[in-house]
Amino acid sequence: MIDVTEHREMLLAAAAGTAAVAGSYLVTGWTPSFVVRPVDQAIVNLTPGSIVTLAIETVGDAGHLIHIAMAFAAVIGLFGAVAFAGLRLSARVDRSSVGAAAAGAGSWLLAAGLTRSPVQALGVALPVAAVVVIGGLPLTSTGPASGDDSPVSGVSSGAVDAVRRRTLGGVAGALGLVAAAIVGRRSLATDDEPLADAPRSEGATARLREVESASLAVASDNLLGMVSPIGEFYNVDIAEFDPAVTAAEWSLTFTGETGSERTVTFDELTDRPVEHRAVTLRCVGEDLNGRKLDNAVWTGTPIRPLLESVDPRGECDCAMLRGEDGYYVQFPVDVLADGFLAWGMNGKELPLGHGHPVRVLIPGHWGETNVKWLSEIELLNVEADGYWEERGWKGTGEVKTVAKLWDEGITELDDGRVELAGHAYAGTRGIERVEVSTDGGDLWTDATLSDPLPDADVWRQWRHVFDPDGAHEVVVRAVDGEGTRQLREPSDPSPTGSSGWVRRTVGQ
Ligand SMILES: Nc1nc2c(c(=O)[nH]1)N[C@H]1C(S)=C(S)[C@@H](COP(=O)(O)O)O[C@H]1N2
Ligand SMILES: [Mo]
Repeated sequence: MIDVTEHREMLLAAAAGTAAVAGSYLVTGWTPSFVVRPVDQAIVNLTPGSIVTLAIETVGDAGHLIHIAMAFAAVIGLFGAVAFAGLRLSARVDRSSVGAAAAGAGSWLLAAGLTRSPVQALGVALPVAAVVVIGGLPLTSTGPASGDDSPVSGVSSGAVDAVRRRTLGGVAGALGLVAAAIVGRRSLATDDEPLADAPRSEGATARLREVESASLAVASDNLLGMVSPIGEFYNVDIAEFDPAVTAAEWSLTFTGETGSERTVTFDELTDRPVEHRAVTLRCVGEDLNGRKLDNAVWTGTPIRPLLESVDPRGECDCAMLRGEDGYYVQFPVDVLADGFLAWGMNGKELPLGHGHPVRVLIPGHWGETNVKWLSEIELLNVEADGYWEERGWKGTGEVKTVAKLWDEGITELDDGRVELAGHAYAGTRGIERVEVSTDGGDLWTDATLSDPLPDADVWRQWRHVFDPDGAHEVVVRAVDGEGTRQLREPSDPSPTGSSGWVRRTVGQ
């Protein structure tokens, strides 16, 4: 067993840092007021782009785990250091309440400064103060030294026991708080709360049915249809914490090179002409056969009339869009003009993770142009890089054409034949044809396609059934609405999106 009396101050400081995070979590949950969030945000903003891109290419989504773990470690260290100073002070003045008060006040100031939530910052400060009080009781007041075997010089063995008990008490208290925070938060969890219907979503249900009914009948229950359920729609965020913006707080401001600046509130926006559009999103960072491709029916209003009303005058004919999470992306005004401001997803209000209350949808362009929690559109004079472009990506242009073949799209049928099915997407060019080869690319057959929809920027499903004979190298490729075949040449996602034909071995 380790001797707790030896490294007691370090141990207590680590316990206090952990208790600070647990207390904050207990009070705020996974929200922007959680004390780890601003630190995570700082890590996101300060990490050099080359490292971010390298992480995406090598560890993929685990990159998120790495930066959130770094943020937790940094916050535990930070409040641990404050507690350490408090313990030292207690020892010096021989009164544990003095150090505890100082550590509590220091933690509160720090937490309130980081989160700008002074009341919730008490959730950080009180546990730090408590650990410093419990663990920081003076060593020397319990009696005279009794012998050389004492691990803490100048302290009697009875006092050593007391010190050990207090130290362990402080650590146990901190761990208890961690458990309480996890259990308490789980019982409070609002994740399962159903989403409310989006304002003016009456027509969305009919649209949703129309798009869903275009789905092909396939053998696999697990293959997505034409509409991705909200809970399965992919998610890409620069930050670990979704901004919490209510509809009442939200507004969108047009700034910069305009004839007249303008701010639009949620009520004004949702009073405008309403449309329900099927729009597919695909992330530039996904692998060729990756899963960051989904489709939903969105409720919103076209951006063009709003944009025209502010009279854009910038010399680059370009705009920077910004979200409440600090995200920003820049692209041409004429691309923006075809965009759509959405407040509904599959008939429901936008979920927190997909940009609540309002996001933009840009037809045919990579996912990164579809700014969530949209708060500002700045008309520029000179082009500037967006968040991902600063990190080496070129993901603001039109999507590349792709045909997917996921695991659940490969099904052996009862009669021994094999069904291949998937989704193909080419942005606003549309999908004209999907071609399938089961012999590594010599012979090609046209797949059956889902019915075309009137929507300008939506994927199609494809299906092909064949008689297997041993192992087959299946290859899939799409032809877009302009008659252009998907690029054969394979490329990595960075910087302009992955390309190539999806190949998979099927059968044995
Ligand atoms: N504000 C904000 N908007 C954002 C992002 C972000 O991190 N912050 N990620 C972008 C990227 S890279 C993609 S692919 C899409 C993903 O949208 P989704 O999470 O709703 O699928 O949102 C884009 N809009
Ligand atoms: Mo993306």
